[in-house]
Parts: sequence; structure tokens; C-alpha cells
Amino acid sequence: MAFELPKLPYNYNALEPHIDAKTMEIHHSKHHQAYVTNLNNAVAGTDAEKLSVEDICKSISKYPAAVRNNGGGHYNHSLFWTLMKPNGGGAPTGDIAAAINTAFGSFDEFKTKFAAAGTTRFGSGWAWLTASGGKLSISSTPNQDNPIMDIAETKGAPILALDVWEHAYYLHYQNRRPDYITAFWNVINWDEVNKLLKQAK
Ligand code: MN3
Repeated sequence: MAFELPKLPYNYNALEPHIDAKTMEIHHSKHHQAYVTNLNNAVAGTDAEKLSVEDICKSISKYPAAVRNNGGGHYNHSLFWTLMKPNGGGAPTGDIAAAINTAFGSFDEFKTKFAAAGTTRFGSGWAWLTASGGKLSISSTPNQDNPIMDIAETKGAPILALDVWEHAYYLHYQNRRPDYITAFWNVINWDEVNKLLKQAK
């Protein structure tokens, strides 16, 4: 098998009460697993079988929709799990705190803009904070597209990502996507965000 479901770095109930255990279990073991299975099926017998999911995303315009949707799904979720942790959240620390203040004026202003990117994404998609050429940007993508794809409107290295598909929140928050986004601020793993910022430089 070319691609495998990564283990979660915490238990399914670790992000409660902000993100409930049942949502995490279904999201990881069913949804993410399906992207991995379908990606493996889509690349079977092709050269893409030997590539990393990052390299596939970077030249995604060469691939059929099944690779774009499931390769993006695998990349995005693998990243997303690492960006959360139990007892996370709070104000950012380290380099990302300074970078956010420089780019957006304040952490509160950043939160407003990032939340707006997630709230206003129609249908299914993701909100992103990316770094490119030393500059931070907020954007959103439809479906399982992401900022490392060659077709992305706003390209860059992902620093923070938020899944705003209904499957990410509907069991607990039903149609209240803004409440789920508010809860996300309590589980962010700022250490990982700082690591990604450093790697992007
Ligand atoms: Mn998802």
C-alpha cells in the first residue's frame, strides 16, 4: 500500500469538550481512511504510486479528479491532526505570535479574519494560514484543495489549517459552523504552528 492512515497523536476524546470523541473517531477512522483507500486505488499502477502526497499535490493539475480529491484529503487531514492537541489554544507564543501581529495587527484581528475565511467558505472546504516569501496570508479552498496545489489561488506553505466540512462538526454543532470555529481556538497546537513557520522560512 502506497499511502497509510497516520495514527492520531492523541486519543479520540482528547479534544473534548471542544471537539467530541465521536466526531474525531468518525473523522479519522472513516473519512480520512476513505481518502487514503481511494487515493491508493486512484494511483495504483501509475507513477504517482511512488511519489509523496506532497509531490502529488504540488503538480495536481496533471492528475484526475480522484487523485486531487483524495490526495488533497489525505494531505489536509494528516496536517490537521497535528495542528490540534489537548489543552492547546490560548494566545500564540514564539515566532508565530510576532508574525501574526506584523501581518494582521493583533491576534484578535487575525482570529476575526481566519474565522471569516472558514465561515464564508460556501459548502465544503478549508481555511488556511500560509507563509510565502516571509509573508503570512489567510485564504480558503473548496473541497480538499490546499495551498500547496499548483491550482491554488493563494499558494504558500500551510502554517494553520481548519477543516470546515460539515463532517468535522455536525454531530456536536449541527449547523453552527461559527461555534465550531470558536471552539477550534481552544485546541490549536501552537508549538506545531511555530515548527511549520520555521520550516517555511
Ligand atoms: Mn475532514
